[in-house]
Amino acid sequence: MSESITFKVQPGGSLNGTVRVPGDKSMSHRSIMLGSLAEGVTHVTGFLNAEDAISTLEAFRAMGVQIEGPVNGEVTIYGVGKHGLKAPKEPLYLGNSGTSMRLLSGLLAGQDFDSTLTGDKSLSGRPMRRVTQPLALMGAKIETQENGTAPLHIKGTKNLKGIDYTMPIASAQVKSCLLLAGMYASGETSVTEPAPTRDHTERMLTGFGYPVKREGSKATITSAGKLTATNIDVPSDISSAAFFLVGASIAPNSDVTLQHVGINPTRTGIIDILRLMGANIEILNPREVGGEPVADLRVTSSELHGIHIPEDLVPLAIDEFPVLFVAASCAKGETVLTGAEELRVKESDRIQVMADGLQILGIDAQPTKDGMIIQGGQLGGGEVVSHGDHRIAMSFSIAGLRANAPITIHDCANVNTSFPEFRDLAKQLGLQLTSV
Ligand code: SPQ
Repeated sequence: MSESITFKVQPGGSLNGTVRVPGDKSMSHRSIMLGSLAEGVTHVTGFLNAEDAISTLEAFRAMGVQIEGPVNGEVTIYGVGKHGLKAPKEPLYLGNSGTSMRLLSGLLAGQDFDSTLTGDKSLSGRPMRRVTQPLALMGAKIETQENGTAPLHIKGTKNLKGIDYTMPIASAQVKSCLLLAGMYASGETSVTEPAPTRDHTERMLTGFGYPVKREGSKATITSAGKLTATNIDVPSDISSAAFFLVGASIAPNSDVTLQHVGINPTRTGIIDILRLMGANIEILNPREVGGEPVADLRVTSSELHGIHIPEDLVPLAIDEFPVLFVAASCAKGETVLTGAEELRVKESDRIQVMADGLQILGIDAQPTKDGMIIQGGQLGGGEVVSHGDHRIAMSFSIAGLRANAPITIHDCANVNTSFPEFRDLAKQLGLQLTSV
């Protein structure tokens, strides 16, 4: 994490214009992982040049993969093949990135070398047993701290065996971790999810020519396959677009078009939830790019109303709840979220941290064990803390559009983990944001 950064937002205003937000974080991670394991040279465009994706990129460089870029979103990966990674000389430092750590733990469990994964304070506090326990059932040897957190010490083994695993939580990271381990295991590795989660790993494996069987909620992989280099066009990240989908919905006289956004159905919960609240969002020019659906999204101001968020939409919008809580604060009536306890183990406890901040801004926001109850009202000004969580920092910035006094947001440096251009694009669209 770089130096401390504070955002200050002047109240009011509207958002107008057309922008392209940066590349999808989940797909950027996976493009490096699979491109590195492929045979041949993979070209990636639209790659997210932000700290989390760079953590993954640097980890593969440290394991002997030659990677050029990113330059203007372009990355060239000289794949070393499924068995071509080399032992890293030092622990792999993965910064703030849960995706890097959880996916790599599966991939590295089946290598013929040992490795250690470390991260920053936030990542070192996040639960890793969700991956180390099923990996242990496969025969992996991973040591965690006593409470199941990083650093992870992985003793590589050639003796992983496939398992048929039903995940207790809906997690794309756990699913992806086990599928990557399954590429090195004997027999079949199957993962069943309790609810649909983002399926970029499955889609991208298919794009690289690696067989993955998908039957309903179950994905199955074996070690019988190879990855063949390909070209990947990473669309814009709907999780970054979400800030402007909410911003333009809540700010009067707004009209924003977000270009080339990934609208994979496992990621579009934000659009469905906002529409249920009364938002005006048009999906324009839908198309398919490299096996992923993409569209331009046009959003204009609307009068939002509170809803009880359907629980089946929760995993499909899991990273968008901080900004959805801002939308709920500006909506007429009550919004209730349940079934979202996972929010408590993200980069911060996103239920508690958002409830605390919204209360400081004068909103009746009551945290519950697995969600929040918010009464729409008038946002005021004040000083809030993001607790180093990028999505919290950006969400409170968007709240400024409907506040009646300035909002100061502390601890915003980690916006660079997923969306370094946020300040510039938000200002370009009309948010009165300064940073010190
Ligand atoms: O990578 P990290 O830190 O876990 O990032 C987050 C985020 O908000 O950017 C979660 F805090 O996104 C996860 C997401 O919540 C990215 C992800 C993926 O790429 O597979 C899956 C989701 O996590 P999970 O735990 O539900 O599998």
